[in-house]
Amino acid sequence: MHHLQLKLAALLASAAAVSCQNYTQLARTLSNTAQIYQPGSAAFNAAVLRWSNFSTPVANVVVVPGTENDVVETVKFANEYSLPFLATNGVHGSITTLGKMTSGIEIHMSQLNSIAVAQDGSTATIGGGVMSKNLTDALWAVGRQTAYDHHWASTDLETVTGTCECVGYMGPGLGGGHGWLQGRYGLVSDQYVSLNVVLANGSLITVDESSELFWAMKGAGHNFGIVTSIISKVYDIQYPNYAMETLIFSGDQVEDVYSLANQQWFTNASMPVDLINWSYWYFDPTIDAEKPVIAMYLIQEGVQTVDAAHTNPFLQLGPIATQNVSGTYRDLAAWTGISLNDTPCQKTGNANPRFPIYLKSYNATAQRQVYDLFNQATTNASTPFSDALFMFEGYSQQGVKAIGQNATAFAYREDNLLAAPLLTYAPNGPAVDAVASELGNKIRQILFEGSGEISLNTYVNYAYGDETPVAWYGSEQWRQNRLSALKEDFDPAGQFSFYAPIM
Ligand SMILES: Cc1cc2nc3c(=O)[nH]c(=O)nc-3n(C[C@H](O)[C@H](O)[C@H](O)COP(=O)(O)OP(=O)(O)OC[C@H]3O[C@@H](n4cnc5c(N)ncnc54)[C@H](O)[C@@H]3O)c2cc1C
Ligand SMILES: *[C@@H]1O[C@H](CO)[C@@H](O)[C@H](O)[C@H]1NC(C)=O
Ligand SMILES: *[C@@H]1O[C@H](CO)[C@@H](O)[C@H](O)[C@H]1NC(C)=O
Ligand SMILES: *[C@@H]1O[C@H](CO)[C@@H](O)[C@H](O)[C@H]1NC(C)=O
Ligand SMILES: *[C@@H]1O[C@H](CO)[C@@H](O)[C@H](O)[C@H]1NC(C)=O
Ligand SMILES: *[C@@H]1O[C@H](CO)[C@@H](O)[C@H](O)[C@H]1NC(C)=O
Ligand SMILES: *[C@@H]1O[C@H](CO)[C@@H](O)[C@H](O)[C@H]1NC(C)=O
Ligand SMILES: *[C@@H]1O[C@H](CO)[C@@H](O)[C@H](O)[C@H]1NC(C)=O
Ligand SMILES: *[C@@H]1O[C@H](CO)[C@@H](O)[C@H](O)[C@H]1NC(C)=O
Ligand SMILES: *[C@@H]1O[C@H](CO)[C@@H](O)[C@H](O)[C@H]1NC(C)=O
Ligand SMILES: *[C@H]1O[C@H](CO)[C@@H](O)[C@H](O)[C@H]1NC(C)=O
Repeated sequence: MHHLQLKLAALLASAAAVSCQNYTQLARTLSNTAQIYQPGSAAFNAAVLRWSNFSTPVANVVVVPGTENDVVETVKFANEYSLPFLATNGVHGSITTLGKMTSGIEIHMSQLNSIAVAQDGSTATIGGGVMSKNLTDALWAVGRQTAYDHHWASTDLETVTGTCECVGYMGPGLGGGHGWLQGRYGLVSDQYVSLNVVLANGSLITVDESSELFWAMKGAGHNFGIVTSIISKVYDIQYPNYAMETLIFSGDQVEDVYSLANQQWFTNASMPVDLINWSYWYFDPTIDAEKPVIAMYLIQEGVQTVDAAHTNPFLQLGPIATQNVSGTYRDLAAWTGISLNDTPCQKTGNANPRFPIYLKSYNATAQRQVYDLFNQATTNASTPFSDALFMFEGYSQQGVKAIGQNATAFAYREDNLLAAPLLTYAPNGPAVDAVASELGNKIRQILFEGSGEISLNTYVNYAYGDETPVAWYGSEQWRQNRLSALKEDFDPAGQFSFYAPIM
């Protein structure tokens, strides 16, 4: 009887239109710094603009909470009217499942941007709307800022964040979170001490190692709640200085380059802890008018120039061009083209799908096969994909592997490389979307077949959207069971199922 009444109430509520008066009523429950943006306003338009203009979520109203409790009130309001809702922050999420949100409330986290370092300098409390660069900058200024009136923090601090300056701090971590410092400390989410989370029913709870949800928040967190703030471990800066050597190779050398990379880092030994090694493929007719180049970034911490032991074997392959830079940790984003000023931080109106796969090592044969496809796709006359970028990210892994394989919902600690073509294109109807999807999946399938793995491992935060929960969260049955059981307990109606849903 009671159940039936509840159901009936929900049905009636969803049938009733939500009026301006109702939002006025919501506004009364919010703090005085909260904002509500209605469609048609410039603020609304700015808030809903996204990095990838493909399969985007649609909102009828944007709420910008001023306090953690404002998130609670907004979720309760949404529930009262049976409205879908979605937290947004850095707006770099691009998985196609986001497009399943076709109406409702966008909860824009940008005002929850406080950062407070604990007295002992070992943790920081970080708002759920903080951006990566803001956190790094704040921690790097702690020593200088507080030296006058505190004696506890005489040194600057650091922690693991995503690498791109304009991406949210929480978004990456909830899916695991890769960053420059993961070789030292582990993933972004491995630093979590506790999280304040607003659940689907509007309850605000603190999740820490005593909660069953803690495991799930570290890899599958987007499925369970809105994080209003978090306590993370932070560290005294160990190696402020970095150097990078860029080696540009011709596409003719794809087998040589990746065979050598395997020999150096994945056959005999693992990546040295102080080395990060990325490569990008892209078509730049000013360097090679015919085909995409291979740009290898060799990044080393704590040095003025990258050790010759690392660079010499690659120099002997005869790169087309090389360049050396030195500076600090905070220069890395600009060196690798992901700082605030670079294209990945602009909203260009392009669709930006990626097709990620984790790998243990390179397969030179498969690298050649995908290079040839990528070459055709970027250089064909009238191709929409001439600006595509193929990324191979090889972070050091010691900190990631030091943590138990089963310890968190992030399932892929054993993999060493994250490969993903980013098929940037101007949206032009479903036909080109289909070509992108087919091409991206074809490339990924080749890498998968060359890997000898039996199931597809993908990074949920780069995922295209047509993968399965098995690919996002791990093929072991116990992982799927554990996540499904938690989802059933904490989000039975699937209100947090717009981003790589568990079910
Ligand atoms: C250029 C670029 C660089 C990237 N670099 C990295 C990198 O270095 N390391 C890495 O691991 N990943 C990286 N990513 C992937 C990144 O992890 C995802 O794109 C992530 O979803 C972005 O989070 P956001 O806040 O910017 O995006 P949004 O689209 O705002 O959010 C993404 C998802 O996270 C949820 N979310 C955001 N904030 C909260 C919160 N406080 N509580 C609960 N849910 C929340 C949203 O609801 C949404 O489902 C990169 C992506 C791009 C496009
Ligand atoms: C929503 O607003 C309308 C008036 O526009 C009002 O009649 C209705 O009662 C409000 N709903 C709730 C649940 O307060
Ligand atoms: C975050 O960083 C950006 C860019 O550096 C800056 O404009 C903004 O004021 C910062 N926000 C906060 C809250 O510090
Ligand atoms: C790795 O092993 C191969 C073959 O065993 C050898 O030729 C190569 O020199 C080794 N590389 C390093 C860096 O030790
Ligand atoms: C970069 O430094 C290496 C030594 O580490 C040197 O061999 C190479 O010539 C330098 N390249 C440039 C462009 O300066
Ligand atoms: C997004 O793409 C559509 C076409 O699918 C286009 O009409 C729209 O202008 C684009 N949005 C932006 C912000 O460029
Ligand atoms: C590029 O062009 C070639 C030949 O013109 C064609 O075979 C191929 O399918 C095209 N590839 C892509 C990805 O468009
Ligand atoms: C992870 O858990 C599974 C299932 O319980 C178990 O078989 C496996 O040995 C565990 N692995 C590690 C490294 O603990
Ligand atoms: C590399 O990929 C090719 C093509 O898929 C495959 O035939 C080969 O077995 C792979 N090599 C290894 C060592 O896995
Ligand atoms: C909200 O959901 C949580 C998790 O299922 C539950 O423990 C809690 O009692 C619920 N709160 C309310 C007010 O229903
Ligand atoms: C280092 O490892 C990466 C993995 O991302 C690989 O692409 C590259 O070939 C290696 N490069 C150098 C210069 O060591």
